[in-house]
Amino acid sequence: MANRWRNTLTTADVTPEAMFLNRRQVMAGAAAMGLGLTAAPLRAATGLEPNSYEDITSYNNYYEFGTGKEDPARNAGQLTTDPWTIKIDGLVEKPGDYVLSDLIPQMTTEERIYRFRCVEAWSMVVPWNGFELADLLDLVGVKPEAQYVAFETLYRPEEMPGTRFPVLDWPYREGLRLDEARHPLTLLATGIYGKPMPNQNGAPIRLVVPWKYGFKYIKSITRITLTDKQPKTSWNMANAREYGFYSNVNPQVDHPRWSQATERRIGGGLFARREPTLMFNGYDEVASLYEAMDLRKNF
Ligand SMILES: Nc1nc2c(c(=O)[nH]1)N[C@H]1C(S)=C(S)[C@@H](COP(=O)(O)O)O[C@H]1N2
Ligand SMILES: [Mo]
Repeated sequence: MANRWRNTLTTADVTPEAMFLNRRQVMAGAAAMGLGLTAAPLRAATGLEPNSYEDITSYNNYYEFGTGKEDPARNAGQLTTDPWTIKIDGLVEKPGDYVLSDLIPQMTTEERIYRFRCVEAWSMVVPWNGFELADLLDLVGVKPEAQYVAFETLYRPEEMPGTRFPVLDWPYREGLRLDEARHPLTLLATGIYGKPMPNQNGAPIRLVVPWKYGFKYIKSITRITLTDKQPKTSWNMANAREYGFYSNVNPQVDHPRWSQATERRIGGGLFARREPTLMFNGYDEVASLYEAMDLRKNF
C-alpha cells in the first residue's frame, strides 16, 4: 500500500533486554575512558520504551474471564484458540469463513510499538505483532456501499466463566468507521513481543486502534461485518452517556466520573508522577479523519 505507516523502531532498540546489553557495552567503553555514561539518552529519545511482557500479560481487561485485572491471566488459559475461523460477511465481495492459519501467511506481518491508553486513565506501551486491517479488507473486497466495520468476540460460555454474569450484553461487540478501519495505524494483532498472542490479551487475534481508548481493541475476533449502519458497541450499549462510539483519546473531554487529562503508566511504580494524556494518544496523523466533527458531541 502506498500509505503504509512506517515505524523505525523495533523492540531491539528499546526492550529492557536490549537496554541491558547496550548499557553493558556502553559502560565497558565508558569505564575504559573513565566516563560515567549510561544508556539513558536512548530511552528519552524514543519515549516509547515498551512495558515488560509481565506487565502486559498480567494486568488485563477481558470481562468474559472476569472483571478483575488479574482474572484474565488466571482464567483465559482454558480458551481454545486453534483452530480459529473468522466469519467475514455483509457488504464484501468475498464473504466466507476464513481460517486464520490460512489467512495469516497472506498478510504482511510486522512489529509496531504503540502507546496504549485505557479509558480508566492508565496506559502502557506495547510491542504488537500484526498486520494492517486495511490489507484484510482489500483481500475480501469491500463493496462501495459499506461505511462501517463491525466486530464480534467469540461467545463460548463453557470456556468463558465471566459470561455467566450479565455485565455486558455478550458477545462483546465493537465497530469502526470504514476510514478509521482503513487507516494504516489500525492493526489486527496476533502477537506481543514476537510471541503468539496470550489468551488474556485476546488470542488469537484482536484489534489495535492506538488513537482510541482501550475498550475499542476488541479481543478474540470471530466475526467481521461490513455494513452501511453505525454498529452497536458493547460499552455504548451498556452506558451511552459514559462511552461513545468514537472513543478517541481526548484529554479535553472528561469521562463523567473522572478526568481524562492525565494517565498513570503501568509499571511506573505506585508513586510515579502522572503523565499528561495526549490528544489522539499522540497520533496526530488521524486528526484529518475528524475535521468536520465536534469531538465533544462525538466522544
Ligand atoms: N472481548 C473483549 N475485548 C476487550 C475487552 C473485553 O472485556 N472483552 N476489554 C477491553 C478493554 S476495556 C481494554 S482496556 C483492553 C485491554 O487489553 P489488554 O488486556 O490487552 O491490555 O481490551 C479491550 N477488549
Ligand atoms: Mo479499558
